[in-house]
Amino acid sequence: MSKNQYQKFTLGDKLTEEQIAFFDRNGFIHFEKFASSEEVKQIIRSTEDVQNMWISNDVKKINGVPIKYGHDENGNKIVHRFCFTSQYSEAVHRFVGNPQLEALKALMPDGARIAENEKDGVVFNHYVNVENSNFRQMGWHTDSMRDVFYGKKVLPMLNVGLYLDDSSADKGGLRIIPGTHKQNIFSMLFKKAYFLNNEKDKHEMLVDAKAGDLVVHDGRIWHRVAMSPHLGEKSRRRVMYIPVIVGKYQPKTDDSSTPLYHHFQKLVR
Ligand SMILES: O=C(O)CCC(=O)C(=O)O
Ligand SMILES: [Fe+2]
Repeated sequence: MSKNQYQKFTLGDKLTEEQIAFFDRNGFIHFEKFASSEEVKQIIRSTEDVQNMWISNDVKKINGVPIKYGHDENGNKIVHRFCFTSQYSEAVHRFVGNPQLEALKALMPDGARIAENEKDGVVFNHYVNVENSNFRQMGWHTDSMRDVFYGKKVLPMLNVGLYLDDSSADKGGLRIIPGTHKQNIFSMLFKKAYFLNNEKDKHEMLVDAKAGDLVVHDGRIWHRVAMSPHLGEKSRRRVMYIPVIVGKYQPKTDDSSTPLYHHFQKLVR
């Protein structure tokens, strides 16, 4: 697989053997043109409504998970990181219920489920590079590290990303190190300094996606989001993540405490 050139697929009712083998080997898989532009527009519009509601009600946390706020290029307050999004947005909830997503469970052990009200639920990230932005990049990490923070065994998990904007190197973009989902626990913990390290890695690969594409990654894979070389609108990057998990059902409620993991996430800027 040459650098930044990888095979892209189309998601049908069932994963093909080739798709399963690609995911198993690389720890990620990219499906083009999954959502229509109308669906993408509806989701964006709906998260803007949620954003306005959270801002006017001064909502700080959902189920113990902090909402990350910031400012856009016009100085308006925005939500950079939404959590449990599908509980507030009908359009997102509908998308998450799309039966076609069920096919992805072939990448997981039996009994896997979409976690709408566990962990951080459906996360929606909105990056924009402005001066003093605190959400224009994200340092190296694995998502499975959260399990370690929760004091749990690392169980298989998928993060299913839906792109709402085109995202290539001009947006900074998602960089992943293919194959690192097969590393041992020591590498998962210590290969890189969690969130503090934003350095390019010689094995990293850019996920070059268009709005509507679906990119699935294994929770154990190392990844980061690079900073856009542009400011303002040209740097805008919105992507939504749907977690697919296994293990004991552990729904969050208003009374849930803030996971230790989120104190770590403050390092993201
Ligand atoms: O924005 C992205 O594409 C990745 C975000 C991410 O890695 C995360 O929220 O854990
Ligand atoms: Fe991540």
